[in-house]
Amino acid sequence: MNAKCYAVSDFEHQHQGALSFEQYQAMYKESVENPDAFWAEHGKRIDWIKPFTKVKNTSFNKDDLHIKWFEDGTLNVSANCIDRHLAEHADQTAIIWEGDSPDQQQHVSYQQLHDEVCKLANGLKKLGVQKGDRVIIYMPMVPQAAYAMLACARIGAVHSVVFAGFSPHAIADRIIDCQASVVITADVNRRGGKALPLKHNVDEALARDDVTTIKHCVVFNNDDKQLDLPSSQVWWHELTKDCAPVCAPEEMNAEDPLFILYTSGSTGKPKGLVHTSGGYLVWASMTHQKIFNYSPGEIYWCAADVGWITGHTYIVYGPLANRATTVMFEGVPTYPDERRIGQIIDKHQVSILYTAPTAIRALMAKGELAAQDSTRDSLRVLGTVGEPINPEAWQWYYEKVGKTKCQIIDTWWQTETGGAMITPLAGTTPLKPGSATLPFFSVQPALVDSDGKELAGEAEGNLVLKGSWPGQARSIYGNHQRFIETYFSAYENVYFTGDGCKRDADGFYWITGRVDDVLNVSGHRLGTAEIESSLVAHEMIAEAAVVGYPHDIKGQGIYVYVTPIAGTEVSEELTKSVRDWVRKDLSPIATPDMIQWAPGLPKTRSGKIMRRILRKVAANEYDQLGDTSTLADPSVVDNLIENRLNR
Ligand code: 6R9
Repeated sequence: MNAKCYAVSDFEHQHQGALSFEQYQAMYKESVENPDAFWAEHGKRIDWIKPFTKVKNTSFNKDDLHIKWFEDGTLNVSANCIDRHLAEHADQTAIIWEGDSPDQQQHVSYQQLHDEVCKLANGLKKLGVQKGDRVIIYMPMVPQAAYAMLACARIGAVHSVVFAGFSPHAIADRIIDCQASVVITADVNRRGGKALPLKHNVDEALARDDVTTIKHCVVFNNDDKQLDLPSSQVWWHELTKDCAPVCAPEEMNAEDPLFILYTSGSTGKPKGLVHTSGGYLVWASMTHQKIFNYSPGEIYWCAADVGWITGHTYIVYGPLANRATTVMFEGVPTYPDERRIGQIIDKHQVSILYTAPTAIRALMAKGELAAQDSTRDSLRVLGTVGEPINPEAWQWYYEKVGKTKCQIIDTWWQTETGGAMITPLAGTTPLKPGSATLPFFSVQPALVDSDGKELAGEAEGNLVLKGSWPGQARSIYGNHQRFIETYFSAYENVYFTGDGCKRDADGFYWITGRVDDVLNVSGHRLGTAEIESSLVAHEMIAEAAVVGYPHDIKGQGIYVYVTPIAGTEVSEELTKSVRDWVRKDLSPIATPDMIQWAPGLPKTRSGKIMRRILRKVAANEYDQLGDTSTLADPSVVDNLIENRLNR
């Protein structure tokens, strides 16, 4: 932890208007000691229809949990992201869309964004969508994905974006869980030079007997050709053809839900986290502006997918609320080849790039190629999110991508937190490679041991957060009890993040990764329980256990132990069928990297699988198994070691 520390002055790019470190410290102190006054002031950064008079009303006590911010204020999120910029900046580009193919691009002005959003909002109204109704958005990375989100926000419908890589099964589960009445999708998804069918996943989900709530399916035509649609579905362009490009924004209460986003937990099915309107937007816009020291008009590119929280907060809501020009990229970083990211930066003169360590490592693995054929001189700030960034990847990002001129902004946060929480501020915070540095305003990190005792000073423990912040999720849709149990019951009066963390002598935070049964594969969250339940649904599998192991590019790889049904002959075809099964059942992201057949799993005498042992074998650290005295059958472990795959 005695890493090199970079002062702000070590970077060539200075940041006009950035806070000094002393100003940050003073503001941080104020935000913690006097949150009401602090957020009364900063809550004004967005436009309210009826201004709030109450600011903070929160308690993390599990018997009296409540989280309300700006609770008597009203607003409309889409009006904040669009209408308020029109008077003076209607012609400014809101979205630069870069297609999968390098010769496709589109500039969408704030006026055009307004018109498209209003037309779709009117179209949705025509379909009977009302305030509070749930709408599933299953879209490629095209501007229409953002239009769909903002159209829902405009009329007060609650969107739930489902990542376009997810399976029919995952779509169906989400529709059922939130009882959605409309799905918005597209015919195809373009990635890496291929047009992949997308809508057929929705068709498969809708064909299921238990999917009963969907009344309409709107299809965006993203292909050169047009399929025949069944009569139960409508083309986006047909639906909006006669719709007016004006639609009065619905007046929403600050605490009305804006969206539901599903994410994996350590147990059970994915949880639908509910984010509300006022606090979320204040947090999205304030973090986006302060962290990147953003000024309107700068070209900003967050290379995430709108299907993840990063895409919600830092492609759509935060940037648009701040009158940014936000880049949306349809394709993949390696198509046509590894030079693409640099080429996009030069082509659009991107000042701020925000991406994930897994993407950085993938480029790094290609050596110099990624840096060829582009100057990247427009870059001012480089951001990272999604998983811990190893110091080697940090250095490579800093030296090769940013040519040692740009600060690396490592932002730690979660779907649940709504926006960045532990993060440097560009032009303000000194940096140490691999550390997310210091907390944002009102974020109060603490480290606790497994008994919940708070650890002082330099320490390592479980990361919890004391006190609320405006952007935090308010509930799990349809299961508030699970929300309380998951986040507020492990330790008293604090929010439990599920992450482990170290604090160094300077008070800097270093996230060490999940301490629960959640994997982080290429920055995507996956619950081991979800993968296990998919595996045991395979007809030849009796039992399964899933663990993560260190993977050079993905951060963590998926290692699967499976016990076949008695009498099953294990073969390469069977292994392949298991791999394909999970891929299709859940998502390509969840595809197992290694599948080890095991006649038995290591269990305690009470029948609990000892994952600690499975993790060690998967990491090829089988000589460090620790205490195995509670194993019911020690011979099981010898077999596991003998047949281990990661050598
Ligand atoms: C935004 C997002 C959340 C989990 C989180 C942690 C990991 C995210 C990180 C990081 C270390 C960072 N994580 N950012 N770990 N350094 N800068 O990724 O949300 O998909 O919900 O994942 O990702 O483990 O708990 P989400």
